[in-house]
Amino acid sequence: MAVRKKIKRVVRSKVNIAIVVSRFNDFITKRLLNACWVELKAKGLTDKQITTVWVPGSFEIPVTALKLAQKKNIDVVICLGSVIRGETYHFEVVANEAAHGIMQAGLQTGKPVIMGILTTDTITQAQKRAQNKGGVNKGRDTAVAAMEMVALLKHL
Ligand code: INI
Repeated sequence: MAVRKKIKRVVRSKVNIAIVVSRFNDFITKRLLNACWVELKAKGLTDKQITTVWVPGSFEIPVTALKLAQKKNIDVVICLGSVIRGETYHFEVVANEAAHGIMQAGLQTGKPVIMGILTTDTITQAQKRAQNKGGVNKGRDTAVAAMEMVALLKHL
């Protein structure tokens, strides 16, 4: 069966999605969240199927994603953040550890944990990847990836 048909079947069977989103750089992450939410709704999910959890920064995303992915009633976790390079090594630490932790959360639970943390050199680069009104938005892409991965892992 084509993945697209499987996705429709999965939606009908009530997929539950958790979104973990960082407050740090929320002028970017709010846009990622909005596009993600709009795409999930367009795919037929109801508000009740989507749980949104805010955390202080991207560094706090992995432990939260792990805890959510461990819940029986959660099928997939989407992680949204924006790490923007500053003058110090802090950028690398936060970006690398967040990505590593997200991968660990997926591997430890066997559930899809989707990586939607922008890691950019500048604010402008982040804004270009988090556009409103139908422009490029990586938050939307995470919703597409989440639904595809739920369908895929359920049928493997
Ligand atoms: N958190 C981010 O999500 N993005 C950043 O760009 C960032 N910078 O640059 O510092 C950032 N730092 C906070 C970090 O994620 C933690 O919340 C903090 O270190 C407390 O653990």
